[in-house]
Amino acid sequence: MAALRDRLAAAAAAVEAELASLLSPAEDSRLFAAMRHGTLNGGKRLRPFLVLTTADICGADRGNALRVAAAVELVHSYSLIHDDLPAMDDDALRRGQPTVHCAYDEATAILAGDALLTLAFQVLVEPATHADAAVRCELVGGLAAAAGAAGMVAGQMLDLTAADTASLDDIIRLQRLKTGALIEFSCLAGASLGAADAMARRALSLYARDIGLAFQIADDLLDVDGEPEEVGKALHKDAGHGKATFVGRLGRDGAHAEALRFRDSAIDRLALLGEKADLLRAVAEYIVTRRT
Ligand code: GRG
Repeated sequence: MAALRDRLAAAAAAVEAELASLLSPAEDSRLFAAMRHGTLNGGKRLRPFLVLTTADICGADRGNALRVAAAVELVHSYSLIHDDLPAMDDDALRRGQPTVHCAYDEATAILAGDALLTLAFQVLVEPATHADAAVRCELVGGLAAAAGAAGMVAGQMLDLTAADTASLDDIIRLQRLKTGALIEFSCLAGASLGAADAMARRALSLYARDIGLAFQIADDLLDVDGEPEEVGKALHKDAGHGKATFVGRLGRDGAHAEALRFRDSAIDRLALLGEKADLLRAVAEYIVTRRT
């Protein structure tokens, strides 16, 4: 696990540098300052790590992978900025700092999120992301599908309207979209960059679906059992807002057992990839033990 932490920290530093460069316009503005506030503010950078690791496994170029990793994190940052808005979760703290609408204002936060989302696609279409335009198209289509009305946004909509009486199947469906779709794209992006075969893509896709659910269950557990200083945001919000969660449906122990079940299943999915997928196995373990 110590080795994984070092690798996570190294990947986070590399992605942070890439993001800082993408978010440094020739002329600075309030909009760019808000975009930086919502992006260059820590975070685990788990999705970028998945892009970089699957790209390594599939033999892709590191520079290309870094750009895709940054694009995914731009979309993730936009989603957090919009999720924190008064119209959604109305949160004042994110990653231990004031949320963008608190540090700036609501309209600026909406525009900063819009601009980060748009920038992600600009990054993907530029030739520096991959020499082959067909690969860039595949990445653009994949990210659009994962982030949009059949992916993360759909999941967020379901989350806003779900009752706390939602069934376990409903919660799984919601979370596969809200959290899982971007995690799955992150794992498959490395396969696209490295032109992996269908079997490897299938293994990575199934692994991603399992860790996506384990990740969300861990997030639900942190909401009830986490330390606010470690998590960096307000906790105990799910129950108070009648949210449909794994903990609400299964209880703490049941949810923890389900997270371990998804962890084990995720690790099993990697059999085909052999030892070169060891870091992904460590990620599955990390996801269910994380405190942030
Ligand atoms: C507003 C379109 C739109 C979507 C929002 C992702 C999301 C959908 C909302 C985030 C709310 C939330 C707490 C979801 C639970 C899982 C999750 C995505 C947590 C935040 O991701 P981490 O833990 O955050 O990777 P860091 O700060 O480490 O990047």
